[in-house]
Amino acid sequence: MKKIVSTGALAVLFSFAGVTTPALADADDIVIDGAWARASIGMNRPGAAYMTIRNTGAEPVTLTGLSTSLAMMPAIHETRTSAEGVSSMTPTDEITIAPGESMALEPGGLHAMLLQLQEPMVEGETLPLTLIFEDGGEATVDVSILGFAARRLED
Ligand SMILES: [Cu+2]
Repeated sequence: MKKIVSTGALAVLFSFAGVTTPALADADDIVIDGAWARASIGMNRPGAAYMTIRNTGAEPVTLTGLSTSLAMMPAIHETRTSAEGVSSMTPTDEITIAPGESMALEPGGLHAMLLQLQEPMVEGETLPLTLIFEDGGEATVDVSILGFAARRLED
């Protein structure tokens, strides 16, 4: 199990005071499973992180951004492969996850691109990645850094 840290404390504070804050409560409904990344070779090439994001709440949630101390420009990307077998990546501004649904970030599809690495991604270490949602809620996950050739998180 990966540790999930969210801004839930703030929402709890507000609900304790009797004020409903549906906006910020959304991130509490997010469960992130199996976050992993490949070790980087130095810092010249960008890294990528993968995970499953689950919306356990009753409202849709929209992921709009990423933040990490490890990379200057983290971004949501999608890899598409054409009928001719040519792969290309395009930035994706937002991902909306319906209630009860999950979204997989995986090699060959959506991924968290870590552009402009500030330090190498070292196998066996973890990197903190914060997911930022449209309503201002955030969820931070520790991403396990696997070997250079990893294709998926080991069970
Ligand atoms: Cu990418």
